[in-house]
Amino acid sequence: MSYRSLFAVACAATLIAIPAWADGIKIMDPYARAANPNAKSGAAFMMLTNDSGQDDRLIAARSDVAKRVELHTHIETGDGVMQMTEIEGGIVLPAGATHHMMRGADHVMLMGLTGPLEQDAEIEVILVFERAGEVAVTIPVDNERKPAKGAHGG
Ligand SMILES: [Cu+2]
Repeated sequence: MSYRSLFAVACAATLIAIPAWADGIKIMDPYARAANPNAKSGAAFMMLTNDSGQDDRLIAARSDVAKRVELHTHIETGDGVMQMTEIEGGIVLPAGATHHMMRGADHVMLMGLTGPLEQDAEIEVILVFERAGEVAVTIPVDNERKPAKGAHGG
């Protein structure tokens, strides 16, 4: 086998391998909300399941509805006060794992909303994964949604 045909085989194998993990990320029960109609920021929550068979990581997100989109989590500052902070290095999603992004925990922060998040409207958010690449998610706005049981709210 010549060098050229070996190269062709390697390329073909790579192409076949892509779909196996490209759509292996499942997103369930997404919703977005803002604290009030005049809020400058909002947040999106969802459940991520990695069915790709390979470890992945959510590294970024973006959306046209906000000037800046960050991956946030809440940390306790020590005196019982919860503070939001950007997640360094993104959200690790091991193969087979489910990660629940919820109120009082990890969330997609929408900073500098370009307009109010109207109840029942749908927004589009692009999630950027290290392996799976960009995954577009249509997220319904649900300002009336109560925090999940056990969540700290806010
Ligand atoms: Cu936040």
